[in-house]
Amino acid sequence: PSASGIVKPLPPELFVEHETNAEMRWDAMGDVGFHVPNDRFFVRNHTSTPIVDAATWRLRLHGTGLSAPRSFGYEELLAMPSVTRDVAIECAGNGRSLFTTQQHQEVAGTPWRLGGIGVARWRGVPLATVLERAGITPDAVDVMARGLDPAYVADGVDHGRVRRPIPAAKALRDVILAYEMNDEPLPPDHGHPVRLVVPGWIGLASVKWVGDIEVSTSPLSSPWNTEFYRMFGDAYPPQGGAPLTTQGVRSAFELPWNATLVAGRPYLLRGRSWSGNGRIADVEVSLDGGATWQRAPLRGPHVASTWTRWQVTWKPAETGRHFLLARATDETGAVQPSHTTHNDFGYLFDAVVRHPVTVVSG
Ligand code: MTE
Ligand code: MO
Repeated sequence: PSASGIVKPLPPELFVEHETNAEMRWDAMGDVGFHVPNDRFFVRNHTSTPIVDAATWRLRLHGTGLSAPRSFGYEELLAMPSVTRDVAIECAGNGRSLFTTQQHQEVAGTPWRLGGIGVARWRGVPLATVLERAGITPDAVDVMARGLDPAYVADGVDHGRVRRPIPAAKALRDVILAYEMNDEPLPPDHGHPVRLVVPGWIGLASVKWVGDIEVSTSPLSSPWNTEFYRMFGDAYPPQGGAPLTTQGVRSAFELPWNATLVAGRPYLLRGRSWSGNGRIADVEVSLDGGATWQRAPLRGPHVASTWTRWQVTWKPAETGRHFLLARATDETGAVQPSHTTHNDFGYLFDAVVRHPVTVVSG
């Protein structure tokens, strides 16, 4: 593994490394189709990628919410009826650095630009299937998966292994215990042998390298739903807002930050928009810093819990610095705002991004 504890190579033209994490570069997305290939997918690790041997690995299910606690091996999971689904995984902190660069606010945490997201085709067993085989009881309220990666220690505090409860209703609805990513066995960095894939929810819910799952008839908690991954700050109660669940609406251009364009030349500007709450309904683009807007035609697959690609053409006339803006609306009617309310950890930045470009004479 590299110094970051990530196993796969991270070429600097494709990734920006942030300590234990690596985000993909949007300016390198031009040749990436709907699915992000495994070697291009962002990695968000609290500590480092563990190497887990699928042959000896077992998934242990335990807790008061099960009438038949039991464990499963890798081959047993592979033999169960599977589902395959395209789902985006996105970090709750994606876009965090924009609180600072665009809103001039201080936030703590990994300074992601917009590359803490990717869409892949996941195959695995519905979490509901294994929960039912372990006899999940009707009064179960929370389901908490725990990773096999090293314990997370920050500022001298040992928080234990990454774990975070999700409501039983969500766990039974559409969560996948995934063992394949884009038709290959899960790579080590993305959770080999098995991870959760929780559609629409913050990436943290999609626990990697799952070793055990606790199912409880009373609410469960961990530092990841008490101290982290809820809103703290002036606009929120002292104990924080509710634990974060779904992602908001966001958009990005597949262009370098501060791209240089030549006046008088036609450009095809491409981008993608996504939402944790359903399909993208509409994308508008402004090429003049927000003064006028045009609808961007959508292209390719258009499904919930993924992203939708769009494109506009532009022949810049005037030289100088310009801002390109994209504003998406999802099927619930949620529109990207012009400003995101500040929170101390910089979660869920969903404001319209002002993407700077410089136009030079030809
Ligand atoms: N699972 C474990 N066990 N440990 C982790 O550090 N990081 C979470 C989640 N699952 C994490 C984890 C976070 S915060 C995100 S955003 C996603 O994994 C990132 O998934 P990826 O690395 O496959 O892109
Ligand atoms: Mo995350």
